[in-house]
Amino acid sequence: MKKALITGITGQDGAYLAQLLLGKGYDVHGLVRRSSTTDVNDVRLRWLGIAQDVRLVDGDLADLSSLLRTVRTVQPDEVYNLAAQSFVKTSWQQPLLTGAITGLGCANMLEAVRIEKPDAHFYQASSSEMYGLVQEPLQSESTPFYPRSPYAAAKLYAHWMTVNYRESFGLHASSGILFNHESPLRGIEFVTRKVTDGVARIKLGLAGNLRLGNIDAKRDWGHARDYVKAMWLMLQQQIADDYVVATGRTVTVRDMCRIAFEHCGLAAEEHLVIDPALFRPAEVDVLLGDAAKAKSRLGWEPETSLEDMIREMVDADLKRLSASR
Ligand code: NAP
Ligand code: F7E
Repeated sequence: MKKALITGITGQDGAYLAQLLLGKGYDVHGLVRRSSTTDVNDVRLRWLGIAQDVRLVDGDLADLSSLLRTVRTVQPDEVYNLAAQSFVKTSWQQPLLTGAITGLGCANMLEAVRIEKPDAHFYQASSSEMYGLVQEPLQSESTPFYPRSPYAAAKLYAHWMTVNYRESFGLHASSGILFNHESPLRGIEFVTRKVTDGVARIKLGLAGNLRLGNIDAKRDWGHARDYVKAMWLMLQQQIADDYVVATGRTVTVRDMCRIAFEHCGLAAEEHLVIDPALFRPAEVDVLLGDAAKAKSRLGWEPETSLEDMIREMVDADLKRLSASR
């Protein structure tokens, strides 16, 4: 039985990845940081019905000793480093913490693997945010990076450390440059889930409007369930490498909103309020990924359309809100 260690197992991707690996017969271990709300931090694992099937280990990306101990004890065949301060907007308010966890945290994890289990296959959750002020209209593995937030700068450090550990120490370390991916398990602060939750509230009469920032921004949105398959595929290759994972379609926040409102028979323009306080100090205006390498080498392709995903998210939010009334 293969053993996997997932950092960030309580997050959106960690939960879907754990589900995927359990389905493949893995022994799944997840690193979980101490919190005063341990009764709710496995909510995503419970939503997927797998909370009892994974083994949770105490640890924090900022605490190298906890990572060394975890890797020594678990002896994983595969390590997926998904933990991060992952919300871009917060990274301007907490730039040093974002650097410490999203950037240095990855270096800590690479060190733990190099010292305690150097033959483990390692996955780093890199991000399309690293392209920032895009240097090419279609972004691939060879597109130059131009980070536009403390989050993106931290991810870029982590990305290059992963490449360096592969080249310097021969680690089987791969980096997935994933474009935005969403699901009913997405954190409520991210725009898709904020929209689907907001639309569900308006539909149920719990709210009258939805306040957003820059709705002209364009994103290449896919489904997290599809994207965790690409992570797994990268670690099954003989040679470690870096891959863009994206759908190849970009849509404005405005049009994504329309899909959600229309699903509930509502008109977006009657409920949307633009709030300047929600704009960012610097914006990533447009992202559009070229996943040709992932398609040809991994055989990976996205399976869920944006429309189907947004409808699934609205339905999940309607169900959640109706159950809590
Ligand atoms: P998420 O839902 O925000 O989950 C982040 C996870 O990191 C949570 O489990 C969180 O634990 C954990 N974490 C935060 N700080 C930690 C620390 N100091 N020590 C240990 N664990 C810590 O993020 P996601 O959407 O699943 O994304 C997974 C990864 O992919 C992240 O690295 C993200 O930056 C990256 N990424 C995401 C996307 C996307 O569109 N979703 C795209 C590209 C890259 P708590 O539950 O305790 O908060
Ligand atoms: O914003 C605009 C906002 O917060 C998307 C993370 O997973 O993907 C994610 O980062 C766009 C931006 O995601 C609101 O200005 C407008 O242009 O959903 P988001 P993100 O910043 O793209 C990347 C790939 C990651 O790696 C990150 O970890 O939507 N927007 N109005 C808004 N965004 C939010 N959150 N809230 C609004 O009210």
